Amino acid sequence: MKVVIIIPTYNEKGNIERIVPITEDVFKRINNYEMEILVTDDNSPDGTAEKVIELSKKYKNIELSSGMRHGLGAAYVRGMTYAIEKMGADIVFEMDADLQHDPEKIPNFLAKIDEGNDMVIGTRYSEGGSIPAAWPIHRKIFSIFGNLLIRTIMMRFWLHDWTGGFRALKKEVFLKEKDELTEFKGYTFQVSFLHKAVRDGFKIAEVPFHFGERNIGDSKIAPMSYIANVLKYVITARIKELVFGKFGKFMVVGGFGFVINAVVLRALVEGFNFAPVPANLIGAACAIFSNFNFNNLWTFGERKANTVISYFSKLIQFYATSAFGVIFIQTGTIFLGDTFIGRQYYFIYFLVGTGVLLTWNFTMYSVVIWRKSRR
Ligand SMILES: Nc1nc2c(ncn2[C@@H]2O[C@H](COP(=O)(O)OP(=O)(O)OP(=O)(O)O)[C@@H](O)[C@H]2O)c(=O)[nH]1
Ligand SMILES: [Mg+2]
Repeated sequence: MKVVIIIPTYNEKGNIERIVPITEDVFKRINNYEMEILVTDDNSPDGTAEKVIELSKKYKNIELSSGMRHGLGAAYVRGMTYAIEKMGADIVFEMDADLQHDPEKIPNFLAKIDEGNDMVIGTRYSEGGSIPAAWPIHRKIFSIFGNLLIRTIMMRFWLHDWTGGFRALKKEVFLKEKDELTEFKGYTFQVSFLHKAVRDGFKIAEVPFHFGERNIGDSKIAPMSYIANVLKYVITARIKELVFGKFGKFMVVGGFGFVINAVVLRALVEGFNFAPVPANLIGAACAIFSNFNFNNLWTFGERKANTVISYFSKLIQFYATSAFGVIFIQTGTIFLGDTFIGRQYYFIYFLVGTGVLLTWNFTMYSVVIWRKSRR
């Protein structure tokens, strides 16, 4: 199996001549993988590329990919494509040139890959990891709270470091996400790549590491546009997931069920003099039938019932799990209001009860009926 460590560079001549020998030393201790280095340089005016060519005379496992400067994401997409297509990489690494990512950690990443993970994320924010103590306070705050904010918006708390660029991944992960990554040219690449990998169910592990300080060369990061772009990405990505994802579909189906429930309830109470409690039970039974079929075909379509038996067994489960909520939460609220406040407000009790019911239902459906089968 071949591993290619991709090092993106822009004006890193001083750093590349330091990091290559250190990385090569680490390679000597790895014997179950064939280890190579690829430097993706964007025609750095300081002569980084010439330095790489010089190094490649001493070390035979180094290649250079030169291109126009289109930002870090573009450099990685080009580098990963080159590593996989031209060098035959099975696994690629992302690693900064400025020694902020300690090459000594490479074996820890590979150990996680050996355990069966598809992608391994270096993390500065969990136990065993850190950011430089000497950083000015505002940079520390941005770094820590920025990541915390991203984790919160993404609602995936088990991943601690979304913005870091010390990673290892199997080629399958890159090949799957490649087409969606080309639009993220700058540092947003890191967040969007991780997000898409999680979304698609790749197995992801973390390796804590101490993020060192840059000693040579200039930082390429433009903090303000970086923060704005990352925030824009995470917020729009989450909204899309919510609106077009399961939750959005669930709301549409539930909304339709709600209308059915409300219409039947009102018709029976106003038109046929039913008491609100039995009228709601009938209305809810009709809504449940509609909800089940739409959820089965659409919201949870990829996990839908395929046979008559599984259809009926899911339908019964659905009625059983819904029954609790409908009888005790929704109709229970109507019953209490009807008994202790007065019948004239029955529709308000219905609205309140339905609100609480909704929360209960989504949890039950996704945890019990259409739960993901384990792979
Ligand atoms: N090829 C290429 N490499 C880039 C580009 N921008 C940044 N890099 C490289 O990406 C790595 C990370 O960039 P840094 O400037 O160190 O970003 P940072 O670590 O967040 O910031 P510092 O802590 O200030 O170093 C370095 O190896 C850079 O040379 C780019 O546009 N093209
Ligand atoms: Mg750096």
